[in-house]
Formats: sequence, C-alpha cells, structure tokens
Amino acid sequence: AGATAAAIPHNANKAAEYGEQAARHPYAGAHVGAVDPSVGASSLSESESSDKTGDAAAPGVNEVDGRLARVRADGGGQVLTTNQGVPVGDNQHSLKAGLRGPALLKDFILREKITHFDHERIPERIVHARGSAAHGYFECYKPLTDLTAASLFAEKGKRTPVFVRFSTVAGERGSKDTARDVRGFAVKFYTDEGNWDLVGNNIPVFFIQDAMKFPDLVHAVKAEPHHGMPQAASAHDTFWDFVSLMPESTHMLMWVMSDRGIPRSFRMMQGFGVHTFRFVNAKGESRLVKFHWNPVLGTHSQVWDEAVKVSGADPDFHRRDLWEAIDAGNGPEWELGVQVFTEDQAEGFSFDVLDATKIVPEELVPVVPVGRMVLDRNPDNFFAETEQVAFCTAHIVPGLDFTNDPLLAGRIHSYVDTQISRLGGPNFHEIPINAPLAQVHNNQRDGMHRQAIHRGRVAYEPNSLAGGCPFQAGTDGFVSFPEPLAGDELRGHPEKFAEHYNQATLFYNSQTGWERRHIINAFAFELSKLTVPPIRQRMVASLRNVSDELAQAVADQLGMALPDPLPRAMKTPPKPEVEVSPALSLTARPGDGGVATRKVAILVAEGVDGKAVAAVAEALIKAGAVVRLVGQRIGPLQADGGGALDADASLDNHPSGLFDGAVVPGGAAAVARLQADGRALEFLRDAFRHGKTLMGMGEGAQLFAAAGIQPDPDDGGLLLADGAAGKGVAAFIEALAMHRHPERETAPPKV
Ligand code: HDD
Repeated sequence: AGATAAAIPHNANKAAEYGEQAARHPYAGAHVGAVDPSVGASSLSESESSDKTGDAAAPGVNEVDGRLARVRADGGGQVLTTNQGVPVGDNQHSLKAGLRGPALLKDFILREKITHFDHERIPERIVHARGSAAHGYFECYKPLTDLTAASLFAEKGKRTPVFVRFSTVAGERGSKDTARDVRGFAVKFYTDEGNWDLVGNNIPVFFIQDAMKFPDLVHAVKAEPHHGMPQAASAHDTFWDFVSLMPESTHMLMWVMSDRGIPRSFRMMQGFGVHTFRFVNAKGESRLVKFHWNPVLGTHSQVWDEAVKVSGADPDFHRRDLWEAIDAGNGPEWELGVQVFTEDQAEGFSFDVLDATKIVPEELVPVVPVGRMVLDRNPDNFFAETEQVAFCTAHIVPGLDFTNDPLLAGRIHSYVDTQISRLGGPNFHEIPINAPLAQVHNNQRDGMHRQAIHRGRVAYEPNSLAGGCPFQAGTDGFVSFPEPLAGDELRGHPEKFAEHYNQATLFYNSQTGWERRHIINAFAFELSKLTVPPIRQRMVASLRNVSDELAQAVADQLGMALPDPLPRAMKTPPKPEVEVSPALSLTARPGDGGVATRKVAILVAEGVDGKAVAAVAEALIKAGAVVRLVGQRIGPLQADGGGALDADASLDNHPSGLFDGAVVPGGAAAVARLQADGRALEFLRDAFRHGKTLMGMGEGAQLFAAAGIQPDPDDGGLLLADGAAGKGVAAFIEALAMHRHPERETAPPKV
C-alpha cells in the first residue's frame, strides 16, 4: 500500500492561498471616495500649454538611434592603433628598461591593452544566460487595424526589422545547448513607433502564477548554492522540492518533461508570448490576445539519450545549427498566430486568462495567422549584439497593452531593472542593438556611458525656451487602456488560480503514445536523481492528480509504491471545456515535408562503392540536405572501382547524434573495415536507438546486422533492402522528412 497523503509532507497552506476569503487584508477599512475628476480641468494640459506658449519644434534628428552601420568596425587594410587612434609600432613587446630589465609603468600601450582586457566581461543574465540570436524581419499578412493600432500590423506586406534571441534558462553562459530546459524565444521588433519586445518561451505556460515567486523558482532550479551543481539541469533536489510544493507548476512540468524540453533545433520549436496581452485599436477598443510562433520546419525534438550524447559531441549544437542554416541561406521562418477573444468570453472559461499556468485551448479560440518572421542574417559580433541585447516586457508600442496577469506585472519591472546592472547603467537603450529605429527625444539626461549629445539648455517640460519641445503626442502616442478596476488592496490570488491539474491532464491526454512514454521516462529520470526520497514521493503523489497511468508508470520505474494523491487546493475543480487538444502534440506540426538543412552521414572507408556514394550524395544535396562523408579518419581514401573520396568528418569528431540520418553504401572491403570498427557499430546503434532514418545499400546492410539491427518491414525509417541508388534514395529522403521513427522504440532498448 502506498504511503498516506498525510505522511507526504506537502504545503498544507496551499489551498488557503487562493480566493477572496483567503486573501490577507492588511487592515480592515473603507476606502475614501474617488477624487473629484473636475478638479484641475480648468488648467491647461501639458501639451496644450506647450502648444500655446512655445515655438514649434524643429525637426529633430537623433543620430544615436538604430544605426548599426554607424558603429560597425572593420580593421581590414588598417593600421593597428590604441583606443585613442595612435598607431602602434610594436604589438609584441612591452616597454622595458633593457632587454632583460623591468617593464616600465609609462608603457601606456601595454596598460591600455591589459586594462581593457581586464574588463571585457559583463555579468551574465541571471536566467537565460546562454543564448543565440539572429536578425530578420516580420511581414504582416493583412491589416489588423480593426483589432490593433500597432504600426507593424497596419498594412499587408509591411516589413518590420527584428532581432531574435533563443536561450536556455538554467545553465550558465558557457553551458551546453541540449540541456532539458525551457527555451527562451525573445523577439525585438524595431517598429516605426518604437521597440516592441515579445519576450516569450517555447512553452506556452509558466511554472508560477505570481512574480513574487520568481526568485524562489530560479534559486531552486539553478545549481545548488553550496557546491554549485548541477550545471544546466533540473534533475536535483532543490528544483523538485520547490515544484512539488507548488502544484501550480504541474502543467509546465508536463511540457518541460516532454520532448519540448529537448528541441532538435531552435528552428524547429514554437514560441509563445505566454501571457494574455491586449490589442487596442485606434478607437480605443480592446480585445485580449495570445501570441503564437509556429515554425515552418515543424516541431521536432531529440530523445534524451541523444541530447546527453550531443551535449558532449557539440555543446554548441543549437547555436551552430542556427548559424549554419542562416549562413547557407536557409534562414528559418515562423508564422505569427494570434488568439483573439473578449473579456466576456474569458469570463466564461473554466480557467483564468490572467493565470500564466494556463493555455487557452485552440479548440476554444482558434489561432489565426497574421504574419511571418524570417531570420536571414547572423549577427556581426556576438558580444555587441547577442550579449548586449536587452529585452524588456515593458517595451510595448501603441496598439498593445498589458493585462493584470500578476506574473507579467513583476516582469514589467524586472527586465528594465536587470539591464541596469547587467549593462552598466540606465543608458542601455543607446547600445546600437537596443536603440530603436524610431527617433528618441525626451528630457532624460546623463548617466553612465551617455552617447547622445543633447543640445540646448532645456531638459524639462513644460518649457517655453525650447518651444515646448519635445512635446507630448497626446492620443497619437501610447495611451494606457483605461481598464476599470475595483477591489481592495490585498495579497492573494483569484479563485480559478487554485485549479492546478486540469490542463496538465489535458496536455498528457493530448500526446501520442511515444510522447507519453518520453514524459514518463523524463519524470522517472529526473526523480531518480533526487537524494531525498520524500520529495520523489510528493511529486509522484502530485502526478496522481494528473493521470494515474502516468503516476503508476513513473512509480514503477522508480521502484516505489504508488502514494495517495496529493491533496488539491481546489476540492471540486470545474469541468474543463476541452479534454483532448491535438495541437498540443509535437506531431501536430510535421513541417513542410522537405529535408532542407537535414544532416545526413554517409559512412565511408577504403573500398566503398564510389558510384553509390556519389549518387546518394547528389540526390540528398539536390533535396537540400547537408551531407558529410564520415570516415574512420578524415582525408582522402580510395573508392571501389577507382577514384578518390575525401572524408570530411570522422567517427570520432562527428558521432551519430549530430546527424538526422545515415547511409551505409556497399563495397565489400569498406564494409569489412567498418564492421571491425566498434565506433561504426556504435554509430549505427545510437542512430537506431534515437529513431534516425537509416539505409544500408548492397553490402552496407551487413553492417547493420553486425550492429544487431535486424530488418523490420514495419519500420519506415530502416531501409535495408537492396538500396540501388534511385528508388532507395527517394525512399530514404521520404523517411528522412518524417524526422524520426519513434515507433521502433522498445523499453528497454533492444539495441
Ligand atoms: Fe524572464 C530573461 C522569458 C518570467 C525576469 N525571460 C528572460 C528571457 C526570456 C524570458 C526569453 C531572455 C531574454 C534574452 O534573450 O535576453 N521570463 C520569460 C517568460 C516568463 C518569464 C516567457 C513567463 C511567462 N522572467 C519572468 C519573471 C521574472 C523574469 C516572472 C521576474 C519577475 N527574465 C527575467 C530577468 C531576465 C529574464 C531577470 C534575465 C536577463 C534579462 O531578463 O534580460 O529580468
């Protein structure tokens, strides 16, 4: 029998944290009435007084804004100088008193160089420290003027420049790319009415409902403070201790433990704005909106064993993938979709749209495509752009507004605040990558690293000495949506926030069989790493509220009895509107059916069938795939039938995790060599276990047998028949386009 719920320590106060009754009023007392709105109406507004008392503003130009070209530096053909532009005669030796004598303090060249070097690093981001970014544009499909006044949605075909940074959350700046983690998906739109930052993730929900808990969450998931371990991993006591005491995190846990937590590529994941935002049109009418980015390449992931191995083979796997795709002219593309709904609709939902742990199922409100985003240019400089870019949820533009999501409220403060220490002062908006394309004119002045040279003696408003400029835009500028508010000042959560499990169940029930298996395995793996059994116990008890199938399977893998369910904060949860949502499965977005940018290894050795190699490579390259000839070593080798091939990768420097598929061509001598090479057998076993598309041509099929991989007519990704180029390659390409073949998985793995 399982332990009783009482025996599992849980947060017994949890239920009491929700609802009006539970909210802690600091004091009882009535509010005084509203201030008489007519008071002050007779005095001029600031803009009116400016208009009336000052001269018209001269057209202003702010050279600091948005001019990346202005600051690009290229030393080609130039003499080496100091930072003062003084040509340097000798960059090899410090100034000394005699060749074997002491270095001299007056060596300003040495001192400048070393001093600058000593200060080359800035603090890394407290979360999302590791990231990769690219430039591109957003293109609007059709005017959305009935919904929003935001200028980027004003016209069909209108293009707005963007800079996008993808990231992991928990790991440090130098950590691996393929950790199990949430991925940041932050988009800076340089609109012509200022910058809009949509700072989202690849998962549409969040761990917590209130920003008050964010420092706790981050302290729990980051490396434990006493010994600084583990790096870029959630599989440790403090994370699971916290989340198991915070049942509101359960829905997000389902996503992170699913294959969404280990994407194949930044290019193959969705992005979400997470919070409910507002669209506001020119008439001041507002509707609620959720933002979705859907990748044209589809949503694809790794499997855990693969992610672990790739983190060793190439810790920069995602960064390299993004860079190489853009470099090769295959920049990724996403479609922006919006779910638009009214406050009345939201009122009727069984969940609260201000609760960031909930999605709005697509069955309730469809996702309507409104534009596309293409990333087509790599940064010139990692530090200047990717590291110094400052995304802030506070950066919104006319036509958009916030809602009262309490998580968003804290974010509106946090991002601007963090940049001040990270980037060294309040002028981070002047760093070229952050500067808007729109003109910036205000009376903020001075501070560390000020770039703009403000002219004139006026730095206040209203003024008459500068003709009232810069002047207020009035209703042409940003106007906060006048949301009517009611309620006492208090600390608490709305009632519906207390329901924590319905959507976790919805997510689990919407997955295919293999996706569920991966979720079970991920929970079991992470919980197996804990050193404090009661935490494991409490988490499995919580999973019972999601699905007994899930909880039982995890408990089985952990060799523990099924505990009683964790007591729920909400005793009688509302019936959800949607019980299965196919859009929540990775399989809902298979992609465009092509194999462009997919990586294929052709295993080669002395005596390989040269004609087959050429034919397969040609067909794959024609289809857009990236082909590498993987040898026992790099360099030239003789093919069967004469002719030389050049292996451009080796079994050591390119293990199978780095590829989406592999081909073993014929050639008896080559196959015999590979068969005697444990690395080649391991390559195939890993590729097979990770669900990759595999083809053996002629004698090449024997290598599979040697690796213990038997032909299976039900396995669409295993082509071991007579693979004469032509039909064989066509079948391979078709199977490769399916990304993976998880149906071949067995527990435990056969191979
Ligand atoms: Fe955050 C960075 C996404 C909640 C505080 N966050 C950061 C980045 C992304 C997100 C993508 C990296 C941006 C970049 O590439 O530079 N964060 C989210 C999402 C959240 C979320 C989708 C929930 C819906 N974050 C959240 C909360 C707080 C923060 C509740 C604090 C109250 N986040 C930060 C931060 C960071 C940050 C400390 C670290 C570095 C930075 O901002 O620029 O301010």
